[in-house]
Amino acid sequence: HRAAFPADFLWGASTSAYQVEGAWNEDGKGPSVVDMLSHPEGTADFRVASDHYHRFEEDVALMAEMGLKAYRFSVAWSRVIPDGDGEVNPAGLDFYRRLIDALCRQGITPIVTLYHFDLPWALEQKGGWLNRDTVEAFVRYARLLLSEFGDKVPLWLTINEQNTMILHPGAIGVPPDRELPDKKALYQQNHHMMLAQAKVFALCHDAFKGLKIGPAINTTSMYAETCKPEDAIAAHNWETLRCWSFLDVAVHGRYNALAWAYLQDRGIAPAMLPGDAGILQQGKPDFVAINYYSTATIAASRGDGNDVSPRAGDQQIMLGEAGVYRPAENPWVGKTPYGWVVDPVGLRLTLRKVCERYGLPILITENGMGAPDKLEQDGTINDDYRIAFLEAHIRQMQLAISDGVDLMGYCPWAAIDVVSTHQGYAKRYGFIYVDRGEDDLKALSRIRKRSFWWYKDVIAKNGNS
Ligand code: BGP
Repeated sequence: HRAAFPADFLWGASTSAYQVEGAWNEDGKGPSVVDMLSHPEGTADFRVASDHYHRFEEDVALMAEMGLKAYRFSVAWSRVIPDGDGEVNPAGLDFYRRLIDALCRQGITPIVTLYHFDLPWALEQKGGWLNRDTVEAFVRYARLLLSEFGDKVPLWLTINEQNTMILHPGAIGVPPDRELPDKKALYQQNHHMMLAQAKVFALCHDAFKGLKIGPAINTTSMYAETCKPEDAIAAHNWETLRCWSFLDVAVHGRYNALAWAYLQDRGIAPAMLPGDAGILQQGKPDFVAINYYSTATIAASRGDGNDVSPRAGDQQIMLGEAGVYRPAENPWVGKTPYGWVVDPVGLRLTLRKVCERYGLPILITENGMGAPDKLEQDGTINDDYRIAFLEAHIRQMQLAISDGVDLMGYCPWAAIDVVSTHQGYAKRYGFIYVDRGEDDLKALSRIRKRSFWWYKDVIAKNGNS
């Protein structure tokens, strides 16, 4: 049978600071690593984005009209502490206070991500996450936000897609004068983020009673290409390395044994200081947030040196690990115009696995379809493909709830069009269209897409079709 969605289900939507706000250097904001990226000629960059910084009141009014129960957004660390670990910028705090107050006035629950890819540039200059001092800078920053906004924000997320930053650093981008860190350095960064996260979980529970906090990992299931046992091992390996190795540290406070053996075998395990194991044990999350877009299909390495291949339609992300696994095609799933696998059933499967593995409530903090939406002559945007995508995922969520999954809410990507990590505004996700005009850099007016009306209806019926 199909269970009904719980009465308090959080129908929401997501954005991140650097992809929506703009105003990259206004009112005392310091630069972040993302501000330093270069962009393809003619595409919008993160410095203007959707200009939400200046138009948040209009945006919140549209969210209220859609009936959103929750809005998941991130705070730009360098807006509130411009150099990451020094002076606090009151104007930065004031922006988020006004945003949070506007949401609360409309009865929309704010869900705040502390850090979504945009490390303050000043910290990056000092070594970024490779520098252990960044751990304490993050804890201080988290304490500031929890104490400023804890009375109005009940749900918090630590770090968005730490696994993407570690496994696919090129997916976020590397400033022109930098090189991608090697794997050993990446896993050391990862370890420091894990320590920072555990400390913030502990801080939140010790000093801010009643608030709930969790990790936000990009989580998905892996299918074996065939029923050949070696393919099953390869799929299991990649699922462990990509998902469970991150969530296990976050939830259980210790490294996954298989992942640790893999890191040691390759000489890329992080250096642990005495006491680190204890720090990881210190804090536990209240829920697990997952970003879910698609599944992948995996075959055993053929040992021919060709395991790594660019993902179809997205040259930025490399899939495959030499000697460990290779990506394969799945004839049973569809693809978005950007080549991302469309697999709603995979969401149900992933929710079941996360539920069984961790026994915690789950919040979906991202899911969505990037497509080149068309603004018609009559001013409409008919994104039926997005409606079909989201509808199919919602039905699978409902089945997962029937399966026994404790699902808290659904915050699709994105509340409003935002800058895509690499395709500017060519690739859009929002319920609300941001008109950047023909030269991609003007107008910025907001237009409700067909999916806006559809989602409003879904929420009004609490997801029951
Ligand atoms: C997730 C990120 C988001 C967002 C989304 C869509 O990994 O957390 O920030 O960018 O992916 O990705 P893209 O813009 O590359 O299509």
